Amino acid sequence: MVLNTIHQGSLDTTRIRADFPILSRQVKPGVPLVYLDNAATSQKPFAVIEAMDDFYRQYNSNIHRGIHTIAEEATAKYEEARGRIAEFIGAPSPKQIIFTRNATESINLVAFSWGRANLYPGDLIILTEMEHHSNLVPWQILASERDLRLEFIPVTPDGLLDLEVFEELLELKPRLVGFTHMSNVLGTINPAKGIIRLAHQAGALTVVDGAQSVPHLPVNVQDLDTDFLAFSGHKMCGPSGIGVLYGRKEFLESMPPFLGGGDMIKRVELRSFVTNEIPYKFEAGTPAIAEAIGLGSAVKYLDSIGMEKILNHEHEIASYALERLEEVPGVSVFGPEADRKGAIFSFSMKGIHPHDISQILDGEGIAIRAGHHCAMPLHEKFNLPATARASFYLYNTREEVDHLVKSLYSVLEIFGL
Ligand code: C6P
Repeated sequence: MVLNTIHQGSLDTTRIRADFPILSRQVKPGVPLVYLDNAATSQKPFAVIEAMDDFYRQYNSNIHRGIHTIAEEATAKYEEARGRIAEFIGAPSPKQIIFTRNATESINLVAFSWGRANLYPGDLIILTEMEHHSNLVPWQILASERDLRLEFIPVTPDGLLDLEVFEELLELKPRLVGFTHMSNVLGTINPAKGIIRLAHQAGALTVVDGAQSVPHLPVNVQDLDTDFLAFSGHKMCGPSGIGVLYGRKEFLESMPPFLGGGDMIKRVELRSFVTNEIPYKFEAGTPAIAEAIGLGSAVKYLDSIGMEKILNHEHEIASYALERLEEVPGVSVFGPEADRKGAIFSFSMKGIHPHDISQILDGEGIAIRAGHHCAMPLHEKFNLPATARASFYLYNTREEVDHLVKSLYSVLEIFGL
């Protein structure tokens, strides 16, 4: 199998693969890495690795504090990254881009700050049954503290949100609607714009979990008209340890701080403080500077390829993968048809535990994830303790789909099925 010489539809995957050093490694001698665990985290191109390396070699310093040359360079690069990320998601201003550690922290920030300041006993939050734990647990914590009600948009057997039930739930006048733009288990791309419009008409605020959508499709917060959007750098070619919360300006300005400390204040006295302006109000302490710069570089890289092209490429891969996976005896793929989803495939094989599938595929150099993918309620809904999951990105090829399918036949053989 020659993975590095394939031209793939609208994307030149040969060129793209050459940008990612890890993709040319062998897992063991003669066994190239086939990385299909992109929903967990993506690989990093040279551009990102080099931007972070350059920070540490050339201008490592703290930001917003020193007035020496390299501190000013570091501050400028950190803020340049913020500006690029704002443009990438169509935010009206870089001030609306808050750097956090990850999507999880971004959602917790909204729950902790906006939620505690604005929600009262009996208030209703609507979530969905397909949420990652990161968009469930923060609201559960808040609900138990504040005596709030939680309701859930059900998932249909074919892996879509039941929007009729959503419209019924809206009659209960929720204060907040939180949902994932793309499911990390089913791959379902939810109709975010419509959900947000309906939520707003009912008087609710919206929190979109963009952890799986922002890396894979064009997302524009003004077009979506969402109040908040959360995502992680590490799933979009950037480093781990950096995430983003986008928020509507008037909400961010009126929300109380999340964490207290340096940089989030204008003035401090022994018994009181005055908060800084946004975004700094929400960035207490020395932030992940190299990581923010790395994420800025990742966004530049993705932009240079084009999110529309990435989406098309993944759609091609998703259609092909779905067709090929369904031909393997005993394989059940969960989620909607290819044109309603991204390139994420959770599946089971009759009589074989997902961990065994993953282990056997690993022997073939194929990295997938097995487990509940931090979405236990969704797995329970489908009566599954766990699934195997293959997830693709801009550098994956049809040949890798073929390799996956061939290896699944080997799994059947090993189990004598
Ligand atoms: N899902 C997966 O393998 P963090 O961990 O904060 O970067 O991202 C959390 C998160 C939130 N929402 C969705 C839809 C996600 O998929 C994830 C991360 C990974 O599916 C790791 S559990």
